[in-house]
Amino acid sequence: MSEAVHPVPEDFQAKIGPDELARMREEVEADPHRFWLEQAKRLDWYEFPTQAGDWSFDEDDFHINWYADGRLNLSVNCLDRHLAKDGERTALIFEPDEPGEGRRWTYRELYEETCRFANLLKSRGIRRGDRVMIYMPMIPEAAAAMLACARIGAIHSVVFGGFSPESLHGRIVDCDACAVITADEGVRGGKPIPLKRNVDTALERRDVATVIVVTRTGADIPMKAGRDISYSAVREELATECEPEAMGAEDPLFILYTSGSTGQPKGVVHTTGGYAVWAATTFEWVFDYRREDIFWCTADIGWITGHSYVVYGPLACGATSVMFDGVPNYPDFGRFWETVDRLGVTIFYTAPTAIRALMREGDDPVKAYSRKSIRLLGSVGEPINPEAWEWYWRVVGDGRCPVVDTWWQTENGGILISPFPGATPMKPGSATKPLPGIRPVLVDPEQKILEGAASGNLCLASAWPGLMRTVWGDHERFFQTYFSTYTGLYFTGDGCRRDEDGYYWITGRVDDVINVSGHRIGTAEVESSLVSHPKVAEAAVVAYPHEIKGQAIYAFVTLNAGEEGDDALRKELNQEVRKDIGALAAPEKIHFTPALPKTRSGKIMRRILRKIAEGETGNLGDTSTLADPGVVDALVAGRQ
Ligand code: 6R9
Repeated sequence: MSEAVHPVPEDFQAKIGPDELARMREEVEADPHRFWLEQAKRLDWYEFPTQAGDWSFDEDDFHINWYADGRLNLSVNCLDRHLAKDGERTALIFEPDEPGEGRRWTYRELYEETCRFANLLKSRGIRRGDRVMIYMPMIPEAAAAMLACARIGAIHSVVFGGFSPESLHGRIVDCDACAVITADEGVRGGKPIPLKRNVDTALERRDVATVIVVTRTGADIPMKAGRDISYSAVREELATECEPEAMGAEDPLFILYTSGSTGQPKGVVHTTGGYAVWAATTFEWVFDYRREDIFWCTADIGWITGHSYVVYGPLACGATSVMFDGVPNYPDFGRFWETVDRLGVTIFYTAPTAIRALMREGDDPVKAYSRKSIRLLGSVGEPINPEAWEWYWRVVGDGRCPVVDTWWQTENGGILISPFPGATPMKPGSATKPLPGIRPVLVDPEQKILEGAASGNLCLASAWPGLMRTVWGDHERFFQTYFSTYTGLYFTGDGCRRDEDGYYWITGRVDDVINVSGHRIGTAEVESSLVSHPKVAEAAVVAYPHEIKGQAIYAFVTLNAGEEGDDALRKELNQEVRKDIGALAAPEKIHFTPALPKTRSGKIMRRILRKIAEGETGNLGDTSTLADPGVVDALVAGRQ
């Protein structure tokens, strides 16, 4: 075996060591029902469930339920139950864009702020089951807004602040939202982000009854009478107690939109009980959580990682969680480590794209800080290349902190494949092994399940509490997207290799999803944006490897007859995508071509486009099925 193996450090074995992990695996095999009910005891329930999982992935009996007869409220689990003993303990440390200007909220303060928000929502007639959009910076009020929805049973849908007004509009329409919670502006890397202005634009064609605006920068913004409410103007009058709703475990908690291979983003629905159990359980398992920890997950709450490991997982466990509203290179490339030292961060969880960007700046900005408080490092969002893993481990962690490479998806609610820092020897670049109760299988295109060391498409053979329950408004699409490709299995969309030690190596998406800096982007969305430009006839978008972003977007565009492709048009097309989706989806490269390579039946041969984008032009494979093989030469010549 060629890869390096990093052994498990002694001092991590106290909580879940190799023996304990083996015992857990045996337990879940022998009696899953008991094992999963046992995990549910981490939470406080009004009525403890008698049922754990009740599910079938088969088409004629398709259903997924967890803890169905249990009743609970997640805000109570994240707040109320900690008050008696830990009311004065820090729940959130807000670390804004400008270092050192942060503030801390105790569990009591977060509780009171949540109740205020909840009362404000109620006073606007918002009730259990209503949809509320959250379009906010990473400020503690954003966590309070999420928890307030959970408290009254409203379903929140957080939209990342980097998405355009058009994207926000699409999501508001899709889930028929009645309110938006936002801030006047955000600030990132020293630059303002016009959140409220974006909301106004998004609401031009489809309004909502209520917009709540939290003051972040104090910018002068227009307010629409009767609709817009300044939170700071009404805050003092709002009561700091609010009776929580007793929710059924299967009541929806939130909708989070994510890109897939076809069409517009899907509203991934997570329900209350199973999601909460999974977020809390995986937080404790994977991060070896201890009471004295200061936990920093750098993800934005606009992504699932922020939901599960900035807000719900840590708070359900009574932890202290850092909310970071900045970027890794502002004011300089030492920002993460300066902040780690200042706040005493013990667990640090970030994305490979950030690690690679910092690695490129060399060791000095890291070594300028002690980082001695850190004891555990984590990675999430995309495959981490072994070089970046080794750098993270050796330079950031001084070779003394385990690195947990955690594989999972928006749809999964929480981590599925990851080392236990006290029990799993690490191989750089491998997410290692499934958590107890998770059953990954590798499948070939003929539906054959592969045994032993093999490469194939990654599926999951059984359900776990945090699995999504439906696509909002389209249950059929839920089944079709995830359960129809391989009979009886959940298909992840990822390719994967399993080595002779049973370690999993995720190789990336095998569908038409591009992972740019850990953000999922559907090729279909970018293509539909490009073709909406009047000069564009056709577009095909593929990924190519990018040193920092992991993958970047390469767009092949054919223009209408008589149109000329030049840099000015490239700029316009870029603007179009920024307007329709957001800056994160803007193509890195735009390649104007007279034609796209198609089969005789008219299918675009993306395989060839990928090779050209990757620069593998000497090895295009079989091009004999092309309707016009001459197209390829023109494409190769025009490579960007
Ligand atoms: C949590 C999150 C999911 C996709 C997933 C995969 C990629 C995430 C990874 C990883 C390799 C890891 N991915 N973590 N690939 N190793 N540790 O990122 O959710 O935004 O839905 O993305 O990200 O391709 O399918 P999401």
